[in-house]
This record gives sequence, C-alpha cells and structure tokens, in this order.
Amino acid sequence: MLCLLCSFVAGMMSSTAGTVIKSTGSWYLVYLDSGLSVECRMKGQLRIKGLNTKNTNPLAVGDRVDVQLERSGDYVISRLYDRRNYIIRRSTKLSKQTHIIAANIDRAYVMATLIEPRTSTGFIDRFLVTAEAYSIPASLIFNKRDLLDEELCEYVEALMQLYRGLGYPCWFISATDEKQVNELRQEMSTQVSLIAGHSGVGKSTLINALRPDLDLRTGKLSEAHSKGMHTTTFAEMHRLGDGWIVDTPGIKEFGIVDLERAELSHFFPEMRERFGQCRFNNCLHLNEPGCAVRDAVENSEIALTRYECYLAIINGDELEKEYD
Ligand SMILES: Nc1nc2c(ncn2[C@@H]2O[C@H](COP(=O)(O)OP(=O)(O)OP(=O)(O)O)[C@@H](O)[C@H]2O)c(=O)[nH]1
Ligand SMILES: [Mg+2]
Ligand SMILES: [Zn+2]
Repeated sequence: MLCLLCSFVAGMMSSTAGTVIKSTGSWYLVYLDSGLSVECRMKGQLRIKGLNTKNTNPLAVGDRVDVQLERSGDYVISRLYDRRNYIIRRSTKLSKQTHIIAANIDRAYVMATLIEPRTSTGFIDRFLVTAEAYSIPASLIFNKRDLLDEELCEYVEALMQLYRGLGYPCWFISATDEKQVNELRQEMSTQVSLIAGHSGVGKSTLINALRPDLDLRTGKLSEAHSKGMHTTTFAEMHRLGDGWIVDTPGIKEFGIVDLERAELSHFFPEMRERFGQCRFNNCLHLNEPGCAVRDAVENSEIALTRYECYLAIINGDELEKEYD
C-alpha cells in the first residue's frame, strides 16, 4: 500500500506545469511555474481540440502545458491544457494552412505604420475581426510618428478617431523614443500582451524600448521596397513587470479562419450594434432591401473602408461557405 502511494506521489512530481514562451516548431522553451525555463520537445502527438483546419503549429507561445523529465534527462511536453483563447490566421488569404500566433492572451495590439512600411486598413480590420471572433480585447499602435509630416499625422488622428469610436484604444508613438512608451509599459506590465503587424513596423524596437536589457534584434528595411526583412523569426514571450509581452514575426497577410458568412457582421462592432434593424433577419448587408448597415454606410455613420473590408472578406474565398 505504501509502495503504491510512493509511486503515485513520484508520478505526480515527475510532471510540472508551465507556459510555452518560445516555439520554433521543433523545440519549445517552457517557463515552469517554479520559475525555471527548460527546453523541451513535444511528446508524440498531443490532442488538439477545436481546430478543424490544417494547423501548422500544434503548440503556440502562451500555451499552458505539462512537462515531464524523461529518464534520458530530456524534458518533454506531455499535455496541452485547453486554451482560454488564441489568435489564428491563414498563412495567406487563400491558404488552407493555419497558424496560431499565440494563445491565452489578455490583449492583442496590432502595430501599424503609414509609411516604411505601409499598413492598409484592410490588414488592421482583418486582425480586429479575428480578435473579436475569439473575444480578445484589441488595441492599435500607430508607430513611426517621427517619420510623418503634419498631413499624415492628421490622417492617423482621423483613423484613431474611427477606431476609438468602435471601442479600440489607440496609441500613436515613436518606438525609438523611450519616453513615449512609459504609459504603454504601465498597461503592459500587468497583462499578457501580443504585438503583431507587418515586418518592419517596429514590434521588436518597441519591446526593446520597454525593456532595454532584452536587446532584441531589429532590422533595417529593404531599400528597394521599404519593407521589413523578417528579422524576428519565431514568436517569443518576454517578461515585463508582472506581465508578459509576445514579440511575433512580421505577417504579410492576415487571412481569416473558421468564420461563417452569416456571423461575420457580428465581429464588426458597428454592424453588430445594428443587429435586428435590417428588414430581413438573415440579411448579409450586401444588396438586400431595407438594410440598416448599408443605410448607415450611405449616411457615413459606418466608415466606407470598414464596409469595403467586410465586403472583401465576405466575397473572397476566405470564409467557410455554409452552402458549399
Ligand atoms: N524612424 C523610426 N524608425 C523606427 C521606429 N520604430 C522602429 N523603427 C525602425 O524600423 C526598423 C524595423 O524595426 P523592427 O523593430 O526590427 O521591426 P519588427 O516589426 O520587429 O520587424 P520583424 O521582426 O521583421 O517583423 C528598424 O530599423 C527600427 O529602427 C520609429 O518609431 N521611428
Ligand atoms: Mg521583430
Ligand atoms: Zn443588412
């Protein structure tokens, strides 16, 4: 009886919980709840729930896992806990392959620049739709303020007015200026934050400004195209006060995953707010008569760029079509 008890206790001790803080696809860095970081491999095939598309990474940064020490001295991940949430995208808009950027996050920040490189509102909106779909609060960070002339600054102010009106907090900073990031540091010190955006917008530069000791690699833009060179290659979480901040590799396109056409408008707050006001209760807000959403676009109560992005998503091949 005593022996049985001992082996039960030993079994319990051999596995310990932690958080994946870096994932390269072949090995993972796990921050154990004891405070130790260990390099791990994944044990065989872990069961991943709730994903019905082909996923390229079974484990993502932010995942809660159990880790076991094998007799060989290697650490292996033996269990993946259910995710509270995650941010997922298709590699390209039409690809069947999906990629989880990070899991279990408190707030997702999309970093955008008007120039060097240019971020379209379509990219921002697709990111926000995904954050809405997975109930992750989202904010916008407009970066490289120092590069913008007065006219472009005014344009950013107008964009911020639009997005703030939809409920998304906005920041307008130069990540190269440490003084400008103090308020962000305060906010990010108490939560798990994800920063995503095109390559070269300044994600790693911002994290360096928040935590200069990290000295993350940052990269120059290509001279020919003013685009980033994909300097950060793997997502990685860094400690910031009591919080964590996830640096991610630049993404070119943000393809939407696993949404149905009929539910898309629920993830646009300004359309969700008009739910039930269209003549037909299954209105897709395309050409149906008596559509409250189209009326709002015509009256400029809904921004045309937002509605055009809605149309692009619903008319594209990105969504799961119900009647296919
Ligand atoms: N002028 C100016 N340059 C900036 C600012 N923020 C970042 N940069 C520069 O932009 C370039 C790209 O910055 P990174 O931090 O490497 O960009 P990233 O978003 O991490 O890029 P990837 O890792 O490739 O996804 C670097 O040369 C930075 O110095 C800014 O606020 N103003
Ligand atoms: Mg980077
Ligand atoms: Zn409608």
